[in-house]
Order: sequence, then C-alpha cells, then structure tokens
Amino acid sequence: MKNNKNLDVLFISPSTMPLYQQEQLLSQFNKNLRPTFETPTGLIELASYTRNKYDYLNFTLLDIAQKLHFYYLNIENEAPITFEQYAINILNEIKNPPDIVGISILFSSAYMSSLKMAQLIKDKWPDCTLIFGGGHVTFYHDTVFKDSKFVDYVFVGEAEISLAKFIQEVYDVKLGNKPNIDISTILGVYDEEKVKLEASRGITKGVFGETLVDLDEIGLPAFDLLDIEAYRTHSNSFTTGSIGMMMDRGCPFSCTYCASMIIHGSKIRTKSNQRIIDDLLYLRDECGFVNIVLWDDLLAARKNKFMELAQRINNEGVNKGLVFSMPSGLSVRVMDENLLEYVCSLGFDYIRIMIESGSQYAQEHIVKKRVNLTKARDLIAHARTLGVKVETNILFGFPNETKQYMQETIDVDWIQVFALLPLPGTEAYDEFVAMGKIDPNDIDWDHCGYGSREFDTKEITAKELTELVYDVNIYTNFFGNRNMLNGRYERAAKYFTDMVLWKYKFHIPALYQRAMAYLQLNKNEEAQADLQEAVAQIKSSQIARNLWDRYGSEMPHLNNYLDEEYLKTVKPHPPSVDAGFRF
Ligand code: B12
Ligand code: SF4
Repeated sequence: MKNNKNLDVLFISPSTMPLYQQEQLLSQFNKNLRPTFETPTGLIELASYTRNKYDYLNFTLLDIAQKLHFYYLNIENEAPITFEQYAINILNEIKNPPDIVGISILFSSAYMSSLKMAQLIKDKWPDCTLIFGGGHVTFYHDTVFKDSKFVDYVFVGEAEISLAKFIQEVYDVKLGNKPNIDISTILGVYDEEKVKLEASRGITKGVFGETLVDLDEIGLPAFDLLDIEAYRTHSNSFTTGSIGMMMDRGCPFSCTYCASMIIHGSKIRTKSNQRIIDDLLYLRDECGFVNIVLWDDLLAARKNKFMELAQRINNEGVNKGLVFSMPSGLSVRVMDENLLEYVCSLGFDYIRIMIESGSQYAQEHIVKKRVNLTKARDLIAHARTLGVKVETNILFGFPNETKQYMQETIDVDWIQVFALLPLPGTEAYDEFVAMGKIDPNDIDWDHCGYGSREFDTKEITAKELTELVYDVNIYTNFFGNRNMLNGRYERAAKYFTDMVLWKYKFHIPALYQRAMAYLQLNKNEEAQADLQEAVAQIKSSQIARNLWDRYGSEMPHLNNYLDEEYLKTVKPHPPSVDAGFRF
C-alpha cells in the first residue's frame, strides 16, 4: 500500500546507444549491436545525498543500459520487440507510481531515447514531475523544452544541492503545504517559463547548480539501487563484472576537447580517505566485487592525500582481493615517478598514461593538454619497471591539426585511438561552430556518432579521418604491436585475447597476430588453431571478410590456409596512414 507521506522517485539510466540502434537491436534486425552499461555514478550519488537528508524518499532505479545489455546477451531467447513496447514493459515493472521521474542524460547519444521515454512516462503517470539532468542537457537545457512537451524541469550541472531543494518543493506541494513548486530561488533548475524569461534578457547559457563542497555528504553511494548480481558478474571491459566509483570531482586544466571540467568545475574536491576506504570495503565485503573501476578525471591530483590513502589501503589490506582499473587514465602533469609507484601499489591490471597527441606543438597550441612528451615517455618506462601493463590514447582531428602533427611513437602495450568528437560545451566545439563546421541548431543527436564525425576540415576529410583512426589502431595495436616488436610475446598474446578476442571473435588481425606470438613461443598447435579460426571467420563473417579485404596483405601466412577464390579477391590496400604511423 502506498504511503502518502513518502515521496517516490524513479531514476532512469538510459542506454548510451542511440535510439535508432536500440530499435534495430530490439527488433533483431541487427543482433550484433552491443549495448554497453556502466555504473550510473551520478544517479546513485544523487540518491544517497538526498536520502541522507530526507527520510521520506523511496528511490527506484531503472537501469535501462544494464537491462539492454542483458537483452543483447540473451538475444537468442528473446522475442523481437519495438523500443516502445520494450520501454512500456519495463515501466510496467515499477510498482509504485512515482512522484518524480528523473532521467540522466550524460551523453548526447542518449537524448532521443530519453525524449521517447519522457512521452511514455507521461502517458503512464501523467501526474508525475518529470526531470532531466546530466552532461548533455547541461549544455542544451533550453532546447529540451522545444523538443518535448513532456519534460517539466531540466537541471544544469551538478545537482545534489539543487535536487535536494527541488525535492523539498515537490514534497511540500504533495503534503498541501504549498500550491506550486517554486524554482525561482534554486540555481541550476529550469522550466520552460524560466528559459523564456532568461532568453528575453539575452541569457542563453544555463546557470549551474550550486556545487557540493564536501563530497563526504554524499555518503555511501546508493549501490543498493543497482542489480548488484548483474554488475558483479558482467561488464563491458572485463570477462567478469565490475563496479565504478569516483573519489573526486573537478579538474584545474583546460584541454580543448573536454567537457568534464566544465560540468564539474576547475576546483578539485575529494572524498575523505576514510569515506573511500569504507566504500571499497562495502563493495568488496558486502557485494563481492573484485574489479573496481575508478572514473576519476584526475586521479591522485591531491598528491599527499592520495599517498596517504594508498598507504592506508595497503597497510589495512583494503586492496586484498581487489583489482583496480582507471579508464580515464593518469595525467602526466600530475604524476611523478614516486606518485606512480603509490598508484601502482593499489593493484592495477593496467594503467593508462594520457597523452592525446604525440606532437609537442599540438600539445601546446591545439590540444592544450600541455603534456611534456619526454616526461610521458619516462613515466611509461618507469611504469614498465613496476610490472604493470601500460596503455595510452590518441585523439585525431583537432581544429587546425595537420596530418604532420598526428604522429607519435611511444612504447606502450596498447593505444586507444579516437577521432575527436567536438563535445558540446568544449573549446573545440566552439571553434568548429565558429569555423561553420557545426550548426548548433541542426544536430541529429541520434546520428552524432562517437566514433566518427561527419564534416571535413581543410586539413582532413571526415572519411580520411575515420580511415586514419581505424588504420592507426590496426597498425599500432596489431601489425606494429610494440610487445611483438620488442619480443614480449606472452604479453602480446594476452593482450590480443583480453582486449579483443574475448569480445570480437571476427577480429582476424588479432587472431593472426596472436598466432604469430604463439609461433615465437613455440606453441605451434595454438598458432595453427588461431590461423584456422581466422580463415573460418573470413568465410563466415562479413566483418572478418572486410578486414581481410583491407588488411589481407599484412597477413601473408593466411594465404597458405585459404583456397584460390579468396586469395584472388584480396586487393593490396593503399594505407591511409603514411610510413610514420607504421612503426
Ligand atoms: C563513466 C564515464 C563513462 C562511462 C559511462 C557512464 C555511464 N554511467 O553510463 C563510459 C565508459 C561508457 C563512457 C563512455 C564515453 N564517454 Co564518458 N565519461 C564518464 C565519466 C568519466 C564519469 C561520469 C560520471 O559518473 N561522473 C560523476 C557524476 C557524479 O557526475 P554526472 O554523471 O555528471 O552527474 C551529475 C550531474 O550531471 C547531474 N546529473 C546527472 N544525471 C542526472 C539526472 C537527474 C535527474 C538530475 C536532476 C541530475 C543529474 O547530477 C550529478 C551529480 O552531481 C565522465 C567524466 C566526468 N567526470 O563526469 C565522462 C564523460 C561523461 N564521457 C564523455 C565522453 C565523450 C565519452 C565517450 C564518447 C568517450 C569515447 N571517446 O568513447 C564515450 C561515449 C559513450 C557512448 N555513447 O557510447 C564526456 C561526455 C561529454 C558529452 N557532452 O557528451 C565526459 C563528460 C568526459 C569528457 N571527455 O568530457 N563514459
Ligand atoms: S581531459 Fe582530463 S586533464 Fe584535461 S581538462 Fe579534462 S579532466 Fe582535466
């Protein structure tokens, strides 16, 4: 029975997969679209913060991203369904009609599906108050009201404080203490009227909500709202499960492609070491997690505090049974060799040293990350002596970045290569708008794509950039793999398995290179098995076939295993990358 003294809040974490792809997956038109899912840190921190403040709150979290991932894994046993019906079905699982429904839109790619959800939610619960928050709407708070008549309020920036104030308003109205929700004094909260009022005064940028200074006020994030079993057993990047957490927020740097420091501000705020230790112990001992993903933008930015944390974690055995990872990587500007040792002492499977560009000129003038590349190389070399796998990442396609600057040579286990996607709110985005490359009033968010971009610049066309990114990935991580070149064959084989083959069975460059590593290790049977599997994939999978057509000339040993028909059709591939990239 519903207690009218309570306030029911339904939080929704949408999939980052664009709506049209979700349609394709659910209708089973394309069963190969792999939806990812990740701990919705923002939502569980908002829930814990507000729950600590008010005892009348009942939270439910609809983790669509996670549910869709499981639909994909179980697709052979699922019936084809439309997105709309799928969404209606999962909304029907919610027992209490919510007073507030909040959707978290971190990514532009989640916007269209969230608008559709908004409509379905208002069809089902017309009296609920529907709110949007997160990174994407932080930069587009005003357009939400043009795009949907179902959304009541939009939150700009971090929202612990603004949401708490807003919840009290909704509650007062529910109890009959007030006639209407009043947002006039709550920073960072907009309805259509407030947007229009500000527009009439020439203000188009949203004012951010107040930021929480003491992150300990969040307490233990509301992990209890997640399907812990699903997270413990499954994840995107591990063959087992993982859980994400953040120890701090904010970054004082100003890389031109980054939206993070705009959303979270330039001042670093950190949770106390005791809070972090308590969270880790909860995740390990109460929930049974092994893999902990640290999503911090600038890990260990407060050096002394971090060193003390690492010492405590080691001395108190908090990391016993835990494996850490940090996809956002380590900042070269923050790290030194000593600090790196403290980081590695926690127990990382791999570390990532972020450079973004191998050109010192681009570092200073284009990317503005201002990484000292000599220091980066020294840190990477030092990390190797600590026995940890080392990765880095490269972004191509900054405004005014010529192909000449898109060069780098660095000895790491793996390089993540991306095309620069101009993210709303960033300096790079504003530059592309100024160059007339992006029309901010005409963006198809469902097709904005995070892997490639659609406009040409005078330095590089969109097609060239996409090919460059793909080719650099293939040539650096596979045919020019640094572990292979340096005789670290065990390590190379493990990487091909862990990074690629457990997920992408069709990946023939990975199969081929793993076979080459096995041959060097005198594991002839394993090598033969991989080469035969590569041939089987070429014959059965169109993606493998495309890879063979493009990179076949780099895999001469496969010729011995293929019959005439396939051999004849391989065209030597004119690489989109010049010799500089083929290390
Ligand atoms: C974890 C993470 C991911 C995870 C997914 C996270 C998830 N939960 O689904 C993964 C690994 C999948 C990921 C992938 C990518 N990511 Co990412 N990611 C992050 C990261 C590091 C942390 C997010 C987080 O948890 N923040 C901490 C919480 C506390 O903050 P928050 O989520 O913003 O929530 C606060 C407010 O936004 C607000 N809020 C949020 N939701 C809601 C909802 C309501 C109702 C309300 C009221 C308020 C509210 O209140 C919260 C608390 O204050 C951020 C950087 C950052 N520091 O935020 C980048 C970030 C979000 N990612 C970014 C990008 C670009 C990407 C990628 C494109 C990278 C790539 N090249 O592949 C991909 C694309 C994803 C896709 N479409 O497939 C950008 C997004 C910028 C943008 N405008 O789109 C960010 C900001 C980093 C950056 N480079 O600037 N990412
Ligand atoms: S990319 Fe990292 S270092 Fe650069 S501004 Fe963003 S959070 Fe800071």
